[in-house]
Amino acid sequence: MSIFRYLTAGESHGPQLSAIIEGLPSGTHLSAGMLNCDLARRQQGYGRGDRMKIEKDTAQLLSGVRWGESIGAPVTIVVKNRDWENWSEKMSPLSEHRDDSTAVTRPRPGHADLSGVLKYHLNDVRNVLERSSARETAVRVAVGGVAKALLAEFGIRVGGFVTELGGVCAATPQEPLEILWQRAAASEMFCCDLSAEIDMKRVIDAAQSGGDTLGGVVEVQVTGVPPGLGSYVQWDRKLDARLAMALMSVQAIKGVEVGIGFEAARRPGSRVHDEIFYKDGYHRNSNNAGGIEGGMSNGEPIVVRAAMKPIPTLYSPLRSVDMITHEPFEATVERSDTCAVPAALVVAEAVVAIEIANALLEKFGGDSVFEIRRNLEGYREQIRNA
Ligand code: EPS
Repeated sequence: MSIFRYLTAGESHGPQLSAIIEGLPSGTHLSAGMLNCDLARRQQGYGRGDRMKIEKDTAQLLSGVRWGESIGAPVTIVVKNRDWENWSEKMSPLSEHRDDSTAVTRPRPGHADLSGVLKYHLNDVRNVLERSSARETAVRVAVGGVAKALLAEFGIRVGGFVTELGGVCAATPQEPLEILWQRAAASEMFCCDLSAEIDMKRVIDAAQSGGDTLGGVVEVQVTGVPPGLGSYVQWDRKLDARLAMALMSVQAIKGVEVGIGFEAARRPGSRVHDEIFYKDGYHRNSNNAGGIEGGMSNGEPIVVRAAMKPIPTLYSPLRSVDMITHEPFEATVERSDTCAVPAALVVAEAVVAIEIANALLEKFGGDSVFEIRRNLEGYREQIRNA
């Protein structure tokens, strides 16, 4: 069972997004400012729509933190929607504001719209799209920021970059991850390859003028992870399985790879498996496994990739059917982005951080940073001479 658990609530155009985190140990240094830098990163990236001009996402920490440190109690986080003031009647919880004439009835192919109204017996697609919107990822990024803060207490860092966008592939230079993270942070596409970045912007411009949208691939890495997080003994304890679930839970993600992923299926074993060496401890000269063998971390950096499909709202809409008349119509056009792949990187980092935090707490106990540090140091000592 998860130790670091969270739930989110809130609609895209409701008053706010909220999250409650259970299981954050005491003694984690935490401030809203630490969460706000990732919230600002999530709003960036070439190809975003007008909503990002309205919002300036910031987190409020409303419980579980005192004088800059967690106290072991549930943490409540709120991210306000600035756009709420434009929607307060349309999204009002009060019955006297009901106006069925504004109902959205032409579901967008690729979105949750059609299956959502069927499943929940609704007659307005808005009741689905408000919650299924990727706006929810704003508060998930804040939860991920809390997980990152916890991991930082133990020297574990999470970062990443965009590796592909709209069919443009970026090269990954052979440099330390920390350098690549810095390079990606300075790029408008969160990409380490400047010439690919130029091409990415070009394909976004072309998609935008054609009323189309683009997806891509993001890669997340985690450094400083001790070996032995997760387990091989049971299916739901495998670290790679849990990371895959976390990544697949992010809106618009359609595929996940660990290490070289699908490429491993094309190579012989001699060119896949990372040979084992020993010099003052075990180490590898390659990391095709992406830091996970047998469902457990192996001490190498964790490397995972997620593929994001193009956003389903197209300004040149696809064919759909009106849900009242069943006549063919073009899908509803909601304000949207041409491309949100850089934002998806920040969300992917967040959900990966949450899973690694969870696995860390399972292995090393969970009540205080002090206790976890003691357990982790003891374990590192124990395996040093193994
Ligand atoms: C998003 C907010 C949304 C969209 C986007 C992500 O704002 P609005 O719907 O008001 O334009 O820009 O959501 C989607 C593309 C989607 O399909 O759900 C955000 O905050 O990231």
